[in-house]
Amino acid sequence: SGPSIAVVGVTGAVGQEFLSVLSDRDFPYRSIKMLASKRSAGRRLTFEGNEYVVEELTAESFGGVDIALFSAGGSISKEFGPIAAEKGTIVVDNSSAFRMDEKVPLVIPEVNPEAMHGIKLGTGKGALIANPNCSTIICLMAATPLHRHAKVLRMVVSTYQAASGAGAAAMEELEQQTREVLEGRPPTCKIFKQQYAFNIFSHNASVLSNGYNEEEMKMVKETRKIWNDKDVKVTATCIRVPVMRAHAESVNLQFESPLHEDTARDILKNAPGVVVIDDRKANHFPTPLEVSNKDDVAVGRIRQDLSQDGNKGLDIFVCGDQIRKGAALNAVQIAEMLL
Ligand code: 11C
Repeated sequence: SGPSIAVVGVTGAVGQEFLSVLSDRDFPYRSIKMLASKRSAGRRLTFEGNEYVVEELTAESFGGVDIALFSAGGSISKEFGPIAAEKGTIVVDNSSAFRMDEKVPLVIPEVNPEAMHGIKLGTGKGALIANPNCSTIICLMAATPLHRHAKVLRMVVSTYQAASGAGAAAMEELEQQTREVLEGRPPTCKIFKQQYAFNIFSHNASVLSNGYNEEEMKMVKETRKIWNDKDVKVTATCIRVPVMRAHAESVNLQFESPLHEDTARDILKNAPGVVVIDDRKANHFPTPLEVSNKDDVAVGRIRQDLSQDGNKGLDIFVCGDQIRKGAALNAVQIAEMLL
């Protein structure tokens, strides 16, 4: 019993994680289709004890499919998302294709579940729902509970983003380059134009005419949409670091009302999907390794921003698994809300 589902881009890093998360959370389904590009079609994979053959994604793939989880890149989503929705499928799309489309809800279940209002299974009506960018999800998981309490007026974010955000091939590149550099060989650069191992660089997304890159502007625009607050000021600097699969972010918040760090710590301790790691004595705070393969986003370094008067500023440091809460888990949680 349960809906019939399809996973689009099943051979990718997020596609594979969709399967793990569905299994971990005992997501009910009556059938599951594994879809990917022609290149991967025919591959066999085992899921929950059953063997599946990966099918080529075509316009005919969605007949009778209730929910499709998409993570195959923006152009595939643009082409096949509307076709699926037209056929009555509810599409949860991990790409940036529809995020800023006014008609498409952009959802973090712990933050703005109300945005999905009116989308229901079993009505025969398809829909598109967008999964936010991973850096936005991870940031807002921590910032939203504080925003609800004291209203964020301005947010300054600096990210330290993992290889996984650029896909499985980038993760392989990091591993291969690390080996090559340690062995004194020149690093092979395929995904990134510059050496990645033992280096950091500005995020690989295109740089726009305002000097921000696309990843940074996603944080600005998506936050406004998710918080339904066109006035919130957000600025971001996004950096790629040689970490495998979890993003870290330094977040500086300016509030309308005072918010004491002790209150903030209590709020975060009680926030769903958030864990506080904030041990000043032991100098133990969130790390990408500690949150890897975990569902919760970790928050620490919770401290009053000395540069702001009247307890109206806070600094926090956030880490979250990019493939899980930053992508697959968030999408599956959206699908769960449909059940
Ligand atoms: C990264 N967030 O970590 C990016 C890539 O809009 O879904 C994912 C781009 C997106 O590199």
